[in-house]
Order: sequence, then structure tokens, then C-alpha cells
Amino acid sequence: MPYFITTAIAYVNGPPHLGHAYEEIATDVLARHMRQRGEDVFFLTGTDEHGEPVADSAHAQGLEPQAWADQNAARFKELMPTLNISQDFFIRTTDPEHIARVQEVMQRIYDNGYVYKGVYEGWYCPRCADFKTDTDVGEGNTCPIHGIPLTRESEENWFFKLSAFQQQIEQLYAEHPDFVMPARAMNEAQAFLGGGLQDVSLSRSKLKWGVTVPWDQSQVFYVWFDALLNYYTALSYARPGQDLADHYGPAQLHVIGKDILKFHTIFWPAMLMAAGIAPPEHVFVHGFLMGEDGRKMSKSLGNGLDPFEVIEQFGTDALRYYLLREVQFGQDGNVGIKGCTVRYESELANEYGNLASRTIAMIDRYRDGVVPAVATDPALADDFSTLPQDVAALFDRADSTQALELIWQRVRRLNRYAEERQPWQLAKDPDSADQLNQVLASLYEGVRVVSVLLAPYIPASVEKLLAALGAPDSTYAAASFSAAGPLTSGVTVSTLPPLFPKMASDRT
Ligand code: ME8
Repeated sequence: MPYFITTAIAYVNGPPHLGHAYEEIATDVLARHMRQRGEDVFFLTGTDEHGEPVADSAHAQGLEPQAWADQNAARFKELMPTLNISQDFFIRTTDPEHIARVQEVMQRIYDNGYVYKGVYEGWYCPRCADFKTDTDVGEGNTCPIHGIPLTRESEENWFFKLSAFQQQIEQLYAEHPDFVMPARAMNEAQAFLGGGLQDVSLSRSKLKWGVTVPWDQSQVFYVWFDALLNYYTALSYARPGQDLADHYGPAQLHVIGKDILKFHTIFWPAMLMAAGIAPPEHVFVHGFLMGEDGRKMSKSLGNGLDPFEVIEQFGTDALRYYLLREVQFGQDGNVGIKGCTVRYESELANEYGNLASRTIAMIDRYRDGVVPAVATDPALADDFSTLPQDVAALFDRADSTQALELIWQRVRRLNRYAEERQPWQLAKDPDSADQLNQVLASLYEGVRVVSVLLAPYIPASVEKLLAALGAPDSTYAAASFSAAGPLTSGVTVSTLPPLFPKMASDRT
């Protein structure tokens, strides 16, 4: 089945930060899991390059917006292999194909009668690139998100009849109670809708850095109308000569942060309806990462988590694991280098890495590296029997954190099993050879299964480990624990250096 999944596209008003890395990683985990299950995944990400935030920050650097956008978009693109993101396309909203397609769709919305001319006046935040409603204005007319003073703006521009979609969106929500996930985010979207939809201005006359309105060359589109359409336009040119829109569109899942909920849960389906295009299936709203002290991360407070520092010290898989494990996907969370170090050492290095190397080392030492061809321990097999289905059910709700918890419970179970059965003792007694075979086959099978399920989270480590186990299949079908004994019985395992080596400071 086609499975189209997207991240928000990041503003290029600066280099990528941890929040961006988090969203990419979390979405990548979902995309990789769906690929494991054999879904025909198309994973889209990219950069949002028009609008005030980019124009203003470019001018502050003494650069033209395009040059500044080029510079920062390159940094976002470079981030993808660094984080091991498996996107199928990276869109830039300055791509000429995107621009042409935005004009085409917006013209359709105009022709369908959902656009009119009006005068807009209100409190405007240049960083949000958004007018604030009266209830949204912070103390002293500041932006509640950015804390900067809002400006009073008034201009004649084009309006989108958002109010015309009140009933259709109510119906969409009623028919698809999980259109927005998790439930708390759905409540927020419902509350916004319950307040009554008001028309919104869709163009700007002052700003020049944007997509020109085709029916009025003196204006450019308000950046959100250009940006949201990336989810539609990208499919028309991601593969030259092919339009993938009919195959992949509309998206199964848009992954976004909580600050842009309104745009994705209200504006976006309304725009699609206005253009006669089907709305997406789900929007998943994740929380914000904050410093370990619970405060917004900032350089001056020194409470931030620099993704590049973590990668340098612990590796990409450790960053991916830590963020998904530490922060319940869909909620805010506090992260920092201390917590990351603890989880790296106690969970990745000790619980998982050691388990894997001990298992391989024991098969090597006691059985010349050959995986014993015997049935696994029924007690252990029972604990794994519903694991793949349970993990998949959680992923169907994008709950990658609880899925990881379920997998990790089995990692711990395997460690307890090794302690209970003490294969190093069994090895001393030739009469216990059968028991030892069973324990080794069971540990091997358990390590293999948890690794297959961990592949979306820590893909590079799992690839190495499965290769060393002589069982490279990482598809979802390979995630079932075989009671009859490892399907790869008889293969020879190969030793491998520690996947998550202890830090240098520990060795002193
Ligand atoms: O909003 N923790 O771009 P953006 C977690 N261009 N997520 C965070 C975060 C944090 N501290 N800070 C930001 C935009 N994000 C628009 C999107 S989509 C058509 C246009 C998330 O660069 C944020 O919530 O400000 C958003 O989902 C994404 O990073 C890009 O944010």
C-alpha cells in the first residue's frame, strides 16, 4: 500500500537545531518501520524558504534571501545523511517546479470562488509570519511564542474563505476522530474549530520574497499557503517525468510540532477542499524538546543538547535512540547530555550491546560459532509471541516511544534469562550440553528479534549486528521468534567490535 509520510519543512532563517533533528529522526523511524512492513513508503522532507522570517534574517546578514536560503538549505540537506534519514525527496520551496504548481493550485482555489479582496489589520509577528488573534497577543503586545514586540499591520490583500469550510472540517473530524493525533492535539484542533473559523489573508503586498499571486502580480502569497502546498507539489516533480500525486497523495501522515497545529489541522484540509483535492489521513503533533532543567534550550543558559556533539561523542544511533526513548512522542520532553550519557551507558552499551556481544561470544566459544539447531525455550518464546503485532499496533498510532518500551522490556528479559540460566556454568558440565544448546539458541533468537524491531531506531548498528548473526533479514516478517529454533540454525556467527563502546572516561 502507498504510504506517504512527511515532516514539516523547516524555515531556512538559520541552521538546523535539535528540534529539527528530532522531527526528522522521529519521522524517519516511522517511515522505516512502515517500509519493514512492506508498505510502499514515500518520505518527504525539505525547507520552507519564502516569507518574512527568511527575508528578515537574510537582510540582517547583509545577504539576498536566495543566497541566505541556499546557504542554510545546504546545511539542512547535509544534516540528512548525518542523522541517517531515509527521505525519498527533499523539497525546497524555491524550486521553480514548486512555485509553478503553487500558482496553479491557488489559481484553482481562486477560480472555485474561495478568494476575495479585503483589508486586513491586526497584530503581526514577523518571526511567526502570522497575524495574531486578540486572544493570542502576549503581554505588552508581544508574541507569546517568540516574546518579541508585535507590529500593527494593515494592508489590502487577498483573503481565503476559510469560514466556508467550517462544516466540512467539523464533518471531517467527526468521521475521523483520529485525524489529529494524539488525542490531546485533536482536542486543541476541535477547540480552535469550535471558536468559529474566520477568513484569512492569503497574500502580502509589502513583502517581495515569495511566490507571485498569478491574478495580481503586485502581491506574493502569504508563506503558509506556499509552504503547505509542498506536500502536494513535491509529488509532481520528485521523479522527473512522473506525477506521483495519484499514487501517493493525499498523505497518510503529516508529522509536525505543536506550534503549527492550526495550519495543518485547519488551513491545510480547507485549502485542499477548496482546490477539490482529498485531505490527508492523519496529522501527528509532537511536542517540544526543552533543556534538562525544563527550560527552553538556549545557548546562554547552556542547557541545550547539541545534536552534533552527541553524534561525535556517542554516534548517530545513540542520538536517535535517546530522543525516541527519553521523550514520549507527542509530548514535550526534557533532554540533555547527562541523560543521554546515562541511557547510552546503561541501556545501549550494557543492556543491548553487551547482550549481543556476549551471545555471539558464547556461541563462538562453546559451539565454534555455529548457531545450534534446537528448539528455543518455550518460556522465552511465550514472552515474544505477540511482540511484533503489539509493536505494529503502537506504530499504527505513531506511538514509537511505547513501541520502543515494549522492545526494550524484551532486551531486559533476555538479560535476565542469561542470568537465570547461566550458560557459562552449563558450559562447564558436558551433561548439560543440550541445555546449553537451548539457552544459546534462545538468546540468539531473542537478540535477532529485538534487533529486527530496533532497526528503524538504530539502523546502522542493527545492520552490523544482524550481519554478524548471519541473519541479515530485517523485514517485519523476520521479527517473529521461532519456537522451533532459529531459522538460521547452522550458520556461523562472526564476532564484531562493541556496537556501543564504553566512553573513554570509563576506561580510566
Ligand atoms: O514551522 N522541539 O518551520 P520551523 C521540537 N516552516 N520540535 C521543534 C522545536 C523544538 N524545540 N522547534 C521547532 C516552520 N520544532 C514552518 C513549517 S510546514 C508546511 C512549514 C519543529 O523551522 C516545529 O514544530 O520553525 C516544526 O514542526 C519544525 O520543527 C520546523 O519548524
